[in-house]
Amino acid sequence: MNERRTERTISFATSNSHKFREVELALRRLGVGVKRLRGKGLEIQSDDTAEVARFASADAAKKYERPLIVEDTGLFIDALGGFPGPYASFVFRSVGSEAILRLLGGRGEEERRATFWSAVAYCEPQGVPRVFRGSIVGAIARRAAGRGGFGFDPIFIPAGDSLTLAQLSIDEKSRISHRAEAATKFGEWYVRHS
Ligand code: ITT
Repeated sequence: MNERRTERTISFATSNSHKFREVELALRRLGVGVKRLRGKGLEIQSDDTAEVARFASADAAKKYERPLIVEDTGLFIDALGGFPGPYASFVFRSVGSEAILRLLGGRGEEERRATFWSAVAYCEPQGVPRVFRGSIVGAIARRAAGRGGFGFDPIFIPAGDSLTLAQLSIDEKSRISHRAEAATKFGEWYVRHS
């Protein structure tokens, strides 16, 4: 898709610079510029990333007194009953990717299936949040590979691919990722409604 001139902007509240860059690249393709707010909204505990993003966006929009987006991601591994799901951040910080590889042990391809789910929530101060979802299906690699990206990128191989997300450039990841899909859905709506 051709890049369009940036005509609109939106604030994105996130503590994560990788997320910011991916969303910035995805929205730039729709002509939407992104301004970073380094704090984020309050994160509730829920099995559903959309609920987490919904609540956080309403909280952040009140705090920053402006319309904004927040994004929440979960990694759901089929053979582990959806673990770590929305607790991916805590699991990554506490035991990291290696623990996931150990948990899966020598399981075969079918049993390594996993999905990243992303929810981008838009909210105006005093408004009702609107949520856009995206996903990417793939498999947990047998070993970590690649230096790009962040979090579980070195152990996630998108379906139909042979490289991990960490082996892709950020430009490539920002075209195919769960977050890119959710951000693009938001951007298409935003362009129509702002
Ligand atoms: P926010 O400030 O935006 O909330 P965060 O890093 O806390 O940033 P999340 O809770 O949404 O974000 O992300 C949970 C964790 O899941 C994150 O710390 C990574 O370890 C992992 N993760 C999220 N998105 C990922 C991606 O695109 N690739 C690999 N791992 C990802």
